[in-house]
Amino acid sequence: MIIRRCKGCGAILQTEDEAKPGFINEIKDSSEYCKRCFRLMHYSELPKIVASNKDYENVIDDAIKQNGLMVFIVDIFAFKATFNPKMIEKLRNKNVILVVNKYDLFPKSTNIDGIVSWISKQCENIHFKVDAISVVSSAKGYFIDDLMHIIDLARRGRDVYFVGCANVGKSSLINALLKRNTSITKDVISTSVIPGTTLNKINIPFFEDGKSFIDTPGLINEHDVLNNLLPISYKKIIPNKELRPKTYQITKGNSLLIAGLARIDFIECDKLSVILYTSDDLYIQRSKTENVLRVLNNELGKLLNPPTLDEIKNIKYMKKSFNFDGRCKKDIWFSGFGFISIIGKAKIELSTISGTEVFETDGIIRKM
Ligand SMILES: Nc1nc2c(ncn2[C@@H]2O[C@H](COP(=O)(O)OP(=O)(O)OP(=O)(O)O)[C@@H](O)[C@H]2O)c(=O)[nH]1
Ligand SMILES: [Mg+2]
Repeated sequence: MIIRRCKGCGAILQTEDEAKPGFINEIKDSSEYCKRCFRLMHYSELPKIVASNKDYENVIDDAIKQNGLMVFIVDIFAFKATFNPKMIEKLRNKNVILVVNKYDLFPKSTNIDGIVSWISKQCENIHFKVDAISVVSSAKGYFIDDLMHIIDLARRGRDVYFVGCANVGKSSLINALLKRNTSITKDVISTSVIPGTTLNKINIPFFEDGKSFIDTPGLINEHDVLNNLLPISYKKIIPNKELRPKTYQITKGNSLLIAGLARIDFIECDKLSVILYTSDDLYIQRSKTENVLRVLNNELGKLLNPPTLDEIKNIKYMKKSFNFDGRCKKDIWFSGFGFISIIGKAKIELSTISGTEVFETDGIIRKM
């Protein structure tokens, strides 16, 4: 029997079990996509999660073992989460091109050289050697030709593997490269906001020497806020257009609420500039800290949503503190829903949904 794979997600096509990857009602010679990918492409129906992180990790490990050029993709909006230590350990001592995707989300005035040097510093800090760093937007096609040029130079007769965490845009990037370099005009591989869209390796013969682009499933970030929420909230949290920085002048005793996802209390500070980089669909409330509980009691799950009233039932919050000495701009990243930049001396207490990783870094955004 010939094994056929879905062109959209890489799963083996099967007619037995609708709950398992690759299901299709009937396999014909013309069958290309499983039912899940067909519905995603034609009805924009969000795909159900049908495989586990362990399944994905096995495929990634197998891909990394091959003698290929590794294109390691991270998401600029979720940099700290997708520059994932587990992925990095797997990729050490390999030929790696680090691609920072979703550049279109950052304000147009952002200095791209500043981003590249900030990212090289993050690599240096953990002694992670990469052959090149490329900042792109798969959605808008920005710098895709430059990346193709880098791949051509670095490939040396090998296949090219696209690896990284779920949702960083691996499949979107391959679609973008195909559209720029072949007569293909539509997406070939399925993409969606749901982490875990690609289920298995997808081999796309591309180069004249017979070598391929190979898409892989992404490692699911277990510390992402999305894991605690339902798909209905994803579209509100993940931005799909250029971020408009929102600036607040803050003094001691002020608080900021990022929908119901995070509460940030400024315990000690002089006058402070705080810039939020989050999706425009998230409601931001600034208030005096003494009033926050009342606001939360009235509005959590309503105006301050996500989480929705349904999601709140299964959510707990955790606290974290930060002390900034004011000597340089600092960012606090929330895994999955953005970051805030702080310029000035401050003592901050924040609470966010349990299980969401929160990181501190030097400021990523500099102006031209
Ligand atoms: N704004 C923006 N969104 C992007 C870009 N590239 C991908 N996306 C979006 O990010 C989401 C995930 O994209 P995918 O290509 O499915 O990501 P993936 O890494 O293949 O995900 P898995 O298959 O789940 O591992 C989709 O909603 C895409 O539309 C980009 O350059 N800019
Ligand atoms: Mg994918």
